[in-house]
Amino acid sequence: MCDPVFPYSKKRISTSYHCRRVGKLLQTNPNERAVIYHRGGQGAVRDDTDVEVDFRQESYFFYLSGVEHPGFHILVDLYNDTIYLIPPTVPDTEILWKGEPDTAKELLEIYDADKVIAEADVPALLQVLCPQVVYVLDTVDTSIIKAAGIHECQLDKVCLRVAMDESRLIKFPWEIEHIRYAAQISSHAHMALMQRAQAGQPESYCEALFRWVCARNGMPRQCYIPIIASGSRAATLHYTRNDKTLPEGEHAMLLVDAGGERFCYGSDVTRTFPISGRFSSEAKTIYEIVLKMQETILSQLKPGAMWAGLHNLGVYILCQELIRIGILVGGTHEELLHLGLPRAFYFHGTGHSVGLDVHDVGGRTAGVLTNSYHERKIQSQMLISRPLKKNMVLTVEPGLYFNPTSIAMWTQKPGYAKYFNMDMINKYMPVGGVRIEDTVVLTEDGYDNLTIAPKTVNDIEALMACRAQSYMDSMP
Ligand SMILES: [Mn+2]
Repeated sequence: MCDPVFPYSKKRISTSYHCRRVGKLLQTNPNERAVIYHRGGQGAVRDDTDVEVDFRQESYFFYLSGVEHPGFHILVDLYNDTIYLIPPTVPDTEILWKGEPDTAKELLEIYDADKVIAEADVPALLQVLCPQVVYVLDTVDTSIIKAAGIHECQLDKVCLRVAMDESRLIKFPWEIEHIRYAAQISSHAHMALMQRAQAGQPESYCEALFRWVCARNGMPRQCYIPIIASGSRAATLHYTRNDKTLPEGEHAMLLVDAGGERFCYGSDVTRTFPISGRFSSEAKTIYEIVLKMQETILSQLKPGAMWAGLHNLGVYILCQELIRIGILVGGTHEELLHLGLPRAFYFHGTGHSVGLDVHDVGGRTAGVLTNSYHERKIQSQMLISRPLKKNMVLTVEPGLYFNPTSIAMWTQKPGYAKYFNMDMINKYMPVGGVRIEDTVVLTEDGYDNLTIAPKTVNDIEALMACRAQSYMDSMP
């Protein structure tokens, strides 16, 4: 089957294709006057002040509209195939503070909508469209359409989320290109840290440098709070305080899990490297186990593969390796695997969908594709529970952690202590933890790695050997 050809668009993002695909997935009766209504995020202020909080668009709204600013609405007339963008009503007093809003003409040049109408004209529009059903998210504020005469019984609050999740799971070419850009610039930011991180620096310095590399390349916003976990903190999965100092020590590692965001499209990349620039023997052993897990999973990654199977493959290798280096003892590989013991050192999933959110929607077993209009049902499962498909964007992120809380939980279980060799665990404990995470896109017969930061021991050490002295290092 040929790939669909999408005409070149001058719009920043061809969101009309997103609207149409969602409309198609809703499987509306062609004779039914159906519309989608959605409202974007609204600006907020800090508690009890007039200080604005940084605004980030709600992802479903961005998917339909491409608008990054607060206060907008969208109405997609599925019956007549027309997209209406509705900007917020801006009082003159606000213009004094915030400047002139974009005109309707300007909005149509930037965004992929057919018409722009004022909030005040929504009642008149809805009278003309006279929709029999209005698809909305169950969480959306519908006050403006209710004030315009839409009754609760006309609202369908179930199907839109299912259709949007399904649509967002498989990326359009322009979505992949934005994610590719985000992942590549993020890779450069990771490389900048490899070249500049040093013992004695605050973790916050590394965070600032990561954000700076992203921002100077058009990504002022991060997809999530960067995780800058040095030393023992590398064993904490979502350590985001970033308020300690990079430690000295031959085994000390820095785990950086961070990705910039471009037009709300994110990336998710983790690199772990020795703060000294050279892997200790223990650090190298742990690192190469994680790399072997990742490379093996990647070698099997293609359309048709089941995500759970790939995760189990990673755990299988981990179990083998933990036995090899003497950490797990007292049983055969099968027995130790069956007891779930590798989970003491690897307590998260192997990956997730990435898109407008770092842990993106989709990957749920949605009913839209398989069930008839009247039999739709939602079965939410965060992990992808069906064969992988081309143009899904995923992370592959195995890890191995020496987390004292996790190890204590497992060794304190009655009868379990005998499987753990504490001498060997203590030997590797100073390594903290290792995670290697790439953002990849599924292709026809494999995958395309959107992440370009080095990850072999040799490549990381080679890059770190030419530590850069930039003008930033002399800045206050
Ligand atoms: Mn991730």
